[in-house]
Amino acid sequence: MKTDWYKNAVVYQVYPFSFMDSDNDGWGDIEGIISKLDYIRDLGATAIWFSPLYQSPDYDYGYDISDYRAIDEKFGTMADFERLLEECHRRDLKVIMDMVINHTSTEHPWFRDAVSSEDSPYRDWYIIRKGKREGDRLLPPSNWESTFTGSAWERIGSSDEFYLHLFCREQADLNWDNPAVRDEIVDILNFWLAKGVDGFRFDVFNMFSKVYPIRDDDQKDTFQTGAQYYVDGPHMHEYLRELNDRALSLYDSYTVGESFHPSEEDAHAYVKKENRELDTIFNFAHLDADNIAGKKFFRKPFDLRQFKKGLLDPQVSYYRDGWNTLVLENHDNPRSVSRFGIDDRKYRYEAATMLATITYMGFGTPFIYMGQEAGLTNTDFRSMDELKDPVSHFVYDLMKGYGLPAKLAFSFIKYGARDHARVPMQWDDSVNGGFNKGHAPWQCVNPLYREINVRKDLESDHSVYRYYQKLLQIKKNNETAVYGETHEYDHENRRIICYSRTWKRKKLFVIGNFSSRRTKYRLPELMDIPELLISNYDDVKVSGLDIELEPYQAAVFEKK
Ligand code: TEU
Repeated sequence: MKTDWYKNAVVYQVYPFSFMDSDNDGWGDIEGIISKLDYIRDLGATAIWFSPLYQSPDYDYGYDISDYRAIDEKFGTMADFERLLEECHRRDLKVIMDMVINHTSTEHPWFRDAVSSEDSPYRDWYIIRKGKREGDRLLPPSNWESTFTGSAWERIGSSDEFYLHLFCREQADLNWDNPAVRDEIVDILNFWLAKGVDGFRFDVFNMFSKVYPIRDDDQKDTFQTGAQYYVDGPHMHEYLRELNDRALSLYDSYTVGESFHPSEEDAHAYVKKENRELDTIFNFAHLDADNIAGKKFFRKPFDLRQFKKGLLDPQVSYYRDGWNTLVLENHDNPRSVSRFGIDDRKYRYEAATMLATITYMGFGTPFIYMGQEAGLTNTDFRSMDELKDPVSHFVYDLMKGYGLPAKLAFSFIKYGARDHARVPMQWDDSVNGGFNKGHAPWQCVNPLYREINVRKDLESDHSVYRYYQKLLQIKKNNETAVYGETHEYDHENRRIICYSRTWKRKKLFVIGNFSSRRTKYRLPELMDIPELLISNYDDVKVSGLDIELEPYQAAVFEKK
């Protein structure tokens, strides 16, 4: 029987490489995670999403899986995982597994077999096509681009065939149109569900279904060349329903899909309850409000209206027949207090708590990325050597290839790098920020750990973590915060975000000053005699409907 437990859940994301290294080998591990479960529960989280823990050669740090039923030995053993699951459940924390099933590692036995001979039974598990001959040149089967730069096709040895990879060349796309592939995926999902996990996060799920026959993208006007043939493909809805019928709905599970630039219409269909596809998806449109055309390395001045639209539109459109998620950070994005035009030294506490308030008081299930709850900031990387994410290097090389000076290219990379989220957690001011006992971590630490760390935050009068605790209590227990309908005010305002949530006779007003300037604002008419539920400043200056907000001040009022 499916319940709707996810509706008042709060999900905390752990990126296992960088959370806690218990055996001091430089890699985070399961034992380390177990030692911090109380910290996660005490924050107010009710579920944990684990970025991939499976066996992987780590070309894309776990997002290239070589065995879907094995735990990677650097993290621990299957027995360790089972203990983790038990320890989570003992604390009433649900467990959400990452499922990277658009592609497998090229070291997966299926792929190895597939490319070993043309008669391999696994040949049709992947997308393998002959290249195009042009004179004595052999071109890829189509002009499709990989999300991670370059052609999406890689030649198989010296043959005239290529396989498709929409991400790294070590991540080969599966052929979802082959029923044997779907049978296997169903089996994998049931394997983990039977073990007791409570749900999944599907990696780039809306790329599962491709348009055949493979052809060139002549328009080239889509987000990336070829995208119109592999985003929201023709069988997407059918395949999701199949996974639901044959696996997800057999348990009290929850699934969130990570969408890649979906159309509005498809996005809505994925989460429509009656469609029986996914419970929720992630929408990231608001996180593009400080970059050019969704390209995260290219900075533009922060546009609050774009942010508001991205954050609030899905809340309105999924309200009647679906559910939503609320995201500020994850392992693919820089730290939220270090972007959106925020001075993360001067206003770290104020901005971190304002961002949390205006994001998580919306309609949807909150997702919190590890470290966000302590207001961790970006890292001042000194050179490309300090960046481990292959994408940072691909894009850097591409920029240099276009003739950009190295220094300028590096500054672009530093702006959008996923590495900011992947440096070790900053637990305290001991060596390596308390991530381990001194062994060089796989990814350099943020030197700021001496000043900015969890312990210091907890000891401070201005603790981001303690503010999160209070905010999440409201989010989980106040019915209006969970079920209320979102209505935005004053969309055009470039400094203030203001919206209400309405449920039965009650109303919440959420207001935030998204600027470093003191700002006067006239509250919506309806809001007479409200009660203040929470603010990140001790004092809230309201008189009648007039409010004066301090830099990055946020407040939530309730009208009964
Ligand atoms: O990410 C999908 C994705 O396309 C982006 O978030 C991507 O990371 C970004 O555009 C690059 O700058 C998912 C995972 O979250 C990511 O970590 C994986 O690398 C990717 O899929 C491939 O599995």
